[in-house]
Amino acid sequence: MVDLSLTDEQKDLRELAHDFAEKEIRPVAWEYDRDSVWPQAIVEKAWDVGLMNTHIPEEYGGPALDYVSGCLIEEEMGWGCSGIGTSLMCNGLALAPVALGGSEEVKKHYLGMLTEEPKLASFCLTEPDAGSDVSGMRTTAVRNGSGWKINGTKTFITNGSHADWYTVYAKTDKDAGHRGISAFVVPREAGVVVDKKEDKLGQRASDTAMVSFNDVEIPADHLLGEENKGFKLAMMTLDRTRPGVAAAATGISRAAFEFARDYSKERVQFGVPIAMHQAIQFMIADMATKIEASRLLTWQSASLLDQGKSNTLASSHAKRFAADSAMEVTTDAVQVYGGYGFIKEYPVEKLMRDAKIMQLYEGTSQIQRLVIARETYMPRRAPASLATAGASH
Ligand code: COS
Repeated sequence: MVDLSLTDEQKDLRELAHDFAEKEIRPVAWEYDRDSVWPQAIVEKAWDVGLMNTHIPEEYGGPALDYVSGCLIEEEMGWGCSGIGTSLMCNGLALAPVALGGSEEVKKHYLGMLTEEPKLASFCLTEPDAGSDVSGMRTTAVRNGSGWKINGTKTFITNGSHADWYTVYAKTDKDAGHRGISAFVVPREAGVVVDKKEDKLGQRASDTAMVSFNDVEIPADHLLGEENKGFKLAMMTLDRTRPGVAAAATGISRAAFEFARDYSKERVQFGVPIAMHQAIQFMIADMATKIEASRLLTWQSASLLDQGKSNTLASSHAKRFAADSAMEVTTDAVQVYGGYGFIKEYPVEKLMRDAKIMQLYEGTSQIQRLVIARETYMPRRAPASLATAGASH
């Protein structure tokens, strides 16, 4: 039997998240997007009501929520404003490698920091010349006395300007390709430099920065997992966070669909509301189907994680479909609005701009297809450690 019903706790959580999105995020979303405002007060409120760091285990002060619950929150945040939502959810991406590979001391310190105060962490994988091709990274970590010395530049780092600590991937063996990458946790005060904040097409309320590590020294125990096993840690992290991105994309689609549906009932052309025209009805119907299918794939990919099963294929299906659908649904929402859809005074052009990043970050839609094709031809076995860890971005 397939039972897709939510528990009472999950329903309450979804209601809490929706309420927060409606009352705290929506009223400022379009203004923050226009002016590219960092939503510090919203971060603090979200932390206060328990919408952040949802997958941190209880022993480090977190609520240890399941992944389906995490996706319920992410969809509502995406519905409210995916830029602000990304700012709130990004800790999950940074903390997953720590939860998976950190020593007890490191977990207590760095995960504890996030649960004690509304602090932020960033995930530093991408570099100017290494995006989809993770193994092409140039950042290095070399042993330095009793610790490590890190050098390199990371780009497109969500919350990079505001983070208190960073999960950083670096080459520890330059000649070993993906088998020469290690992961580290780096506190900001070790000397992380924020080079620039990006001016973006969408999600303009989120912070995206370029950060550099110039002879940054960290203790030996800040290595996460085993030396030269960082690539796998990154992949295992993305397996855990892509369902959340898919959920956020579903939230964007839902927002665009609701605006388009309501507008189509008000806008009169040829003597009737445009909702009476089949051309519009079919667009609305396609949007609705894409949202339902996005959510189902998202829940499946999260539910597999909750069951301790491999979700690599399912999370790529979900992320790719929900992201591509968000682009299609928001583009169609602009179409339903006609010329007004192109005007900033109306709500849907923002959603179309926001949707674009869903096809890019945490693995492009093409990388998801690559994973799907590989998993289709040569399914991999589930990795050994499937501890609950991390949400998204
Ligand atoms: N979980 C655990 N291990 C995994 C894994 C997963 N989901 N996916 C791959 N691996 C392992 C493989 O088993 C292989 O292990 P061995 O070293 O024992 O052989 C190793 O990792 C390399 O795998 P693969 O050969 O598939 O690696 P590729 O270099 O071909 O890269 C892609 C695979 C392209 C899928 C990967 O680099 C990727 O996801 N790129 C996108 C990165 C991304 O999302 N960037 C966004 C930044 S975060 S905003």
